[in-house]
Amino acid sequence: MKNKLTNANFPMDVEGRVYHVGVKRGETANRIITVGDHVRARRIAKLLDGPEVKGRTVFELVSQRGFTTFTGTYQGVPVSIIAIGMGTPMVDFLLREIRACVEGPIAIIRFGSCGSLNALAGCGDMIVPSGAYSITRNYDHFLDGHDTEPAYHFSKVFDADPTLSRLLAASLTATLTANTSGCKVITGGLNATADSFYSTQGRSDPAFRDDNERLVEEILPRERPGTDALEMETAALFHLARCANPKNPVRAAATMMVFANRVTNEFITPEVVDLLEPAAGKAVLEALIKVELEQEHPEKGSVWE
Ligand code: R1P
Repeated sequence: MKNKLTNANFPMDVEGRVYHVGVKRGETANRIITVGDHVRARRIAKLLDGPEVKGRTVFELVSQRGFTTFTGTYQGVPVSIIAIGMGTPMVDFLLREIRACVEGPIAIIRFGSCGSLNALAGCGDMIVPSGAYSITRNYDHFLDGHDTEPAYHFSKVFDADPTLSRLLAASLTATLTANTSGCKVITGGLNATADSFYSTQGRSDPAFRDDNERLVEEILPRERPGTDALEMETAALFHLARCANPKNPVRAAATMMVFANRVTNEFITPEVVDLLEPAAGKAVLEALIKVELEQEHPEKGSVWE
């Protein structure tokens, strides 16, 4: 039997929980880090304040649809870390459902991994893009008689929040210089968000017709020069943040760890990931708590109280 909607404006169950992320009011903060991988989320959650700070414990919820939420405080400031899995539909679920559970402005940073299209952004470097666009597969191209249409569509660029991005780049530079050797922070370029790990990222797969042989090496640099990163979520985040009701703004920024360099075909090692993830996670938390959020409304009965 379907749960009755308790909120006329947004689908929630009888407890006031949103259907996919699974949280209710008071279980997520206005400041959010979103990642793909729940192991990464747990690593960052370990950096949150523990019992030594006012006896704090970190709230954790794994939803039936695979979203993992951690909420607590970092240096006394409420934050949530939410693992969403992969792809733009998950970003849509996340941002709309969290918006429905949080009063006031939201600051959100995606902390992901990516393939690098910039020979100078090597494995273990961090990219902070100034904007992101989507690359989507044009289904129609694959119908008989339509192959003169482009097989892939490039959206226009959606900007990152400049203040949050500046804080993020500064924090990453400071933290990574101190904790990891030789890791660079690359700023000012673009991020491409693909709707497939395979066809839309130019990977060849003889099992399917993809018509993507020239996509990454030739078409992408011509369509969107200055692209540093290729991943699967950020453009959806920047786009939806731009579409947020200005009375309740969403400030969004992103940083990606380079896991593969698509120019040099170099891959990151697990040892570097083990070193980089917690260090970069700390830097992301520090940027997130610094950004000013006008009219932040601490929820009564919140899990961090
Ligand atoms: C693909 O392997 C996944 O890794 C990247 C891509 O965007 C995609 O989600 O990001 P995450 O490491 O954050 O999941």
